[in-house]
Amino acid sequence: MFFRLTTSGPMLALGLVIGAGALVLAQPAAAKIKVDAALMQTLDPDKDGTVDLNEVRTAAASEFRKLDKDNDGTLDAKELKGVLKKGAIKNADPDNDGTLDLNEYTAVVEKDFKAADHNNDGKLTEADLKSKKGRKLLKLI
Ligand SMILES: [Ca+2]
Ligand SMILES: [Ca+2]
Ligand SMILES: [Ca+2]
Repeated sequence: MFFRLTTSGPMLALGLVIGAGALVLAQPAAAKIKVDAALMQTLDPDKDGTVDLNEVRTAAASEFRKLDKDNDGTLDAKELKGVLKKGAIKNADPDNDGTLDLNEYTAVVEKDFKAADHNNDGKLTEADLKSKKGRKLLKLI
């Protein structure tokens, strides 16, 4: 019994440390963006209760600047970590230079906007933003 405790104790502790580390790492990706009045206020400056493509483009451009940590005008895989997966970056990068410029980034945003616009009226409601496709878009803006 004593032997078992001395061997399994450290192993258990190590397991807990690894487990806790994984939890912390997993959190940003798993954390859901809260779609509430405050978010709508940010995304809907003309206050018509919906988010149109222009509003999304504006939000995407400011998010792009925020993500572009080294201010070189493009987003590389490191800067896009947690925003777009590797495969998604590749799909969004027609000139294949491994980075997304603002045009390439905006093209992804527009595609995701259209996907989230369930009734195709060119506007996203709070419900659209709360949907799975809406949340995908929110990661980019
Ligand atoms: Ca609006
Ligand atoms: Ca950059
Ligand atoms: Ca590119």
